This record gives sequence, C-alpha cells and structure tokens, in this order.
Amino acid sequence: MDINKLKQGDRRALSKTISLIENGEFNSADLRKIFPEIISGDVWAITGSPGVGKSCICEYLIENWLNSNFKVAVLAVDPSSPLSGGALLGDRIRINNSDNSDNLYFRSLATRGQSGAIPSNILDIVNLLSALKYEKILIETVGAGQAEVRVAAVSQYLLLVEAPDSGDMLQAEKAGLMELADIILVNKSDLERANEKQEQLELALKLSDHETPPILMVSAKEKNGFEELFLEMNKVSNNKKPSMIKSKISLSYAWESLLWKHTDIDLIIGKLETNEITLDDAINLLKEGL
Ligand SMILES: Nc1nc2c(ncn2[C@@H]2O[C@H](COP(=O)(O)OP(=O)(O)OP(=O)(O)O)[C@@H](O)[C@H]2O)c(=O)[nH]1
Ligand SMILES: [Mg+2]
Repeated sequence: MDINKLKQGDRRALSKTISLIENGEFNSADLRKIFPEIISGDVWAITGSPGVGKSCICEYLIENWLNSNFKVAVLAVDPSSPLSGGALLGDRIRINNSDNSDNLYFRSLATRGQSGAIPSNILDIVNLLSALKYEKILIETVGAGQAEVRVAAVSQYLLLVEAPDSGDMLQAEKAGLMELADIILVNKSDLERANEKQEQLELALKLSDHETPPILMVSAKEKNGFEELFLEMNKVSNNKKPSMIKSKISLSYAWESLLWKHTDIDLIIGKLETNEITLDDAINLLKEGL
C-alpha cells in the first residue's frame, strides 16, 4: 500500500485501499495511524425499491454538489439491477461530469453474500473517504432490508425514494425505514399515479408517533422538483436533530461489526456448532476477548 500516493489523492491508491478494507485487511484503526484527524464528510444514503429512480436522482445530487465545488464520492452498494446497475451509474456520472472528474470518485461495492456482516466495512470506507477530504459522500443502496437499515445507520442523512409503480416493500421493513428517513421522495411525478402514492405515504406517516419526514414529489425524467429537494436537504443538514432510533441502530451496527471482527469468532462459532458450548458460554467468551 502506497501511503504517500493515497495521501496525495491518487485514485488507484484509493481504490486499492477500499479493496483492502473490503477484504478485512485494513480498517479505521489503521486509517487513524495515517490520518490522526479525520473530519467526517456529509454522508447521505439513498435507498428504495429496485427501479424507483435512485440512480437518476443521484445524478442530479452529484451535479448540484459538483457545481458548488464540493468534493464528491459515490458508493453504489450491491448494484443489483441487470438494467441499470451500479456500473452504468458510474459510467453515466463519469461522462456527464468529466469536467469535474477530479472532484468526483465513484465506486461500486458488492456486499451481499458475505457471512453475517453486511456490509460490515462500509463505515471504514466512509472514514477513508472523509480522511481524503471528500465533503459529500453519497451511498446508493437497493431495498429496505437489514443491510439498508445499516447503511442508513452509517450515514448521517437518509433519502427514501418511492415511485408510483414501485413494488411494495414489506410493510414492517418500510415502516422502519420511514422512521429513519430525513426526506421521503415520490419520484416519477410525471406518471399518473404519483399523487395517489403521495397520499398513501401521508396516511401511513399519520400513524407514526414520531416526528415524520417531509414528502416531496420529483420527476428525475423531467428534472422537476429538484430545487425544492436541494433546499430541503440543506434544511436537514443544518438542523439535524438527535434521533434516538438512529442512535440505537448505529450502536447496534457498530457493536455487530465488533463481533464479526473478534479474533476468536470462527472458533466460537465452531464450538457452538458442535454443541461444545452454550450460547451463554459463547457470549462470555466474546466479552472476554473485547
Ligand atoms: N417516468 C419516469 N421514469 C423514470 C423517472 N426516473 C427514473 N425513471 C426510469 O426508471 C428506471 C429506473 O431508474 P434508475 O434510476 O436506474 O432506478 P434505481 O432505483 O437506481 O434502480 P436500481 O438501482 O436498479 O434499484 C429507468 O428506466 C429510468 O429511466 C421519472 O421521474 N419518471
Ligand atoms: Mg440504481
């Protein structure tokens, strides 16, 4: 690993370091030895069902940030769509923003299928990007499962995207994400049923006992509604209120990451598997090693 090149902002060095993080060979503790002081960038996550238009929306967010001269990094987590996956998003934003390419870094991350800890290293990757002075870090992730909730926990701000034709997420999962979202977007407002979707979401939010996020209508196709979105995003990042739910999820995510990094984890799982120890024993062994 070439630390000097990394510090100078060399792209290949950055990409290599991210691969090391993905392989568990480099983490935030190693990073702090190289960069003792890391100021966190603004980390936004964008999530929603497949095909709702997340990538199209990302393009406008990126363009807006680059126009304001921010240094922007985009992480596409597990780009799963055969039609519009992360590689395509990467190509599109690189082409559209080639004038600004020094200020833009794109990386797709394949995370599913790793044992247990999905996506266990994203926090380390975000820290690395922050250390390299990326000011806006955007994470696109598909769906509403556990992985997305974790991504939301790593990020400071969450955009949840819906569309009139979006396949419905599991109600319980969606409710969880709606509580975490800072802004809910109904994309494809050019389509007829968009209003209906907005009304459904408003009804669903009425049932919540927590403070609820604003719902904005946008059309990435017609580039409508984005000025309002940018204003709302500024509001969110200026008045970020403490959130108990988010703190809980962040803590449990951080705790679980520790678990999977425990040096004896494989040994302990092996003993559990063969009934050599009970769950209580396993917990005690884990605690000893922390
Ligand atoms: N009518 C309409 N179509 C849109 C709009 N925004 C995106 N689309 C279309 O929706 C499809 C999916 O857009 P993407 O931006 O790739 O959606 P995504 O959520 O990133 O998809 P995955 O990453 O595969 O989950 C594309 O065919 C877009 O052209 C919109 O505002 N209106
Ligand atoms: Mg996408």
